Amino acid sequence: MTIPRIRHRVLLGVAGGGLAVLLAACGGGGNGGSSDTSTGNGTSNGSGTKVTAELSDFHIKLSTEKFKPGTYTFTAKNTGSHDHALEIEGSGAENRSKTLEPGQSTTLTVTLKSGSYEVYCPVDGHKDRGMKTDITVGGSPAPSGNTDTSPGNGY
Ligand SMILES: [Cu+2]
Repeated sequence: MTIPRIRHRVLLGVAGGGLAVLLAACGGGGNGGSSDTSTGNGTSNGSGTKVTAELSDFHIKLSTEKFKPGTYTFTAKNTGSHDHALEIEGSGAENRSKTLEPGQSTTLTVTLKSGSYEVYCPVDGHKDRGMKTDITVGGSPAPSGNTDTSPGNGY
């Protein structure tokens, strides 16, 4: 009666990963982007698509890496033990949050256009220590072959 628990763990892990991929795919495909302009859906203060940015020592983790042109509200959380801030720079625009002490969070509303942006921490030297990530907005199809136009998907 020795049930190999490790196997169950592995299976769960795989299932979880597959689910995450499915959810991500659904989120990307189902977001038409044009359906919420006419309906007043309660967000009246100009807030856009919500994105979470975790600022740790020394890494930036975004809740999404897919961006379309539009307005985004980044919620920056400092989960590290140093002061951090969030800066989003590109397409001639520069947006910087206030500097956050450990445990603090803030929001930063940014309008993104098609193009490349650099997301980084402007606090001394943190960018060079790894607090930097590039995002691409648009437009152009992803090179990964991730098709959201496949017609055979019954969902
Ligand atoms: Cu930092």
